[in-house]
Amino acid sequence: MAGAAEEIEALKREKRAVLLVHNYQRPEIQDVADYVGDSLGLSMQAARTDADVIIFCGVDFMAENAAVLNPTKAVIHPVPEAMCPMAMMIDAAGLREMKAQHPGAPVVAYVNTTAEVKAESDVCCTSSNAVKVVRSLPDREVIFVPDANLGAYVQRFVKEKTLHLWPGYCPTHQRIRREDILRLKEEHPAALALVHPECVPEVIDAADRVFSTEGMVHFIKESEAGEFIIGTESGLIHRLRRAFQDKVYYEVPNALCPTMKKITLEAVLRSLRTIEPRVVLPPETLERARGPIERMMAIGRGD
Ligand code: CIZ
Ligand code: SF4
Repeated sequence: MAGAAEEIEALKREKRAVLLVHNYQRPEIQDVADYVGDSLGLSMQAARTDADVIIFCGVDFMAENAAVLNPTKAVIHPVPEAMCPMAMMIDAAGLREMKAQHPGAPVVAYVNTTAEVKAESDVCCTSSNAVKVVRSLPDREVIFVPDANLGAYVQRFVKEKTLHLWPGYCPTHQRIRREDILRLKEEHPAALALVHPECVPEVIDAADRVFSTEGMVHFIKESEAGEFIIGTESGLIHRLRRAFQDKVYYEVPNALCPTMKKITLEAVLRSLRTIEPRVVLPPETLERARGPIERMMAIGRGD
């Protein structure tokens, strides 16, 4: 799309819009972003922006977070069908049933949940701070939803508590295979294998380090190593190549999230022209989801 980047810049100025873009988005969208990051960083940007309009390029729950945190702004999600399949594995009724089975246990909701599920929770977490959030609770029993892989990873560090896990997962990270990590390590013996905690436990065991996407960016920035196997959604590699050009990155097979890729540059352009489609949440859900998200942000990063 020739000239699209220029038109996007002009429209951003005209509409007083900010373009917030997740690490897993298409390269051409990352290239026109005002900020590229993970859901925690994007939430922080959304909460403090003084733009009138937030164009949110990520999946539905991330755009909802922005609407919850800054309800006076127009939050635009260019492709509303970009709905995270993991977030759709649990609904408010299901969570209420689980709460009834474990009375008194607080609920930690991974940020990859709908606002309706967050509204039924005590505190949210991201992959960056899941261990820190669970540790911050005084309770011995904790309900952790919806990612069972992330929950099992947290449980390794928080042995003094019992985590009750919802059987959800990320289809993209679930596809990352231990044998591919081991093969890449064999082919590139100098490379460090970094994987995401949404991966299955066998993949976690095969990795050198486990990080959220921002954790990976930070680690690579500080690391003396020059080669890395990137065990997360492949969009992150574009960000890494732009940020640290002198390092080498190896992609794991099948690590593409089709939902994240539903947002195209064309859709972003359309949204900037029309300031649609807007994220609209029932006022009660908006209010009830705010507390758990703000508690997570107060705890801050953990990796
Ligand atoms: O929290 C996020 O943005 C996700 C989905 C991944 C990560 O680890 O950053
Ligand atoms: Fe959802 Fe996984 Fe895609 Fe993230 S990578 S949006 S968790 S399906």
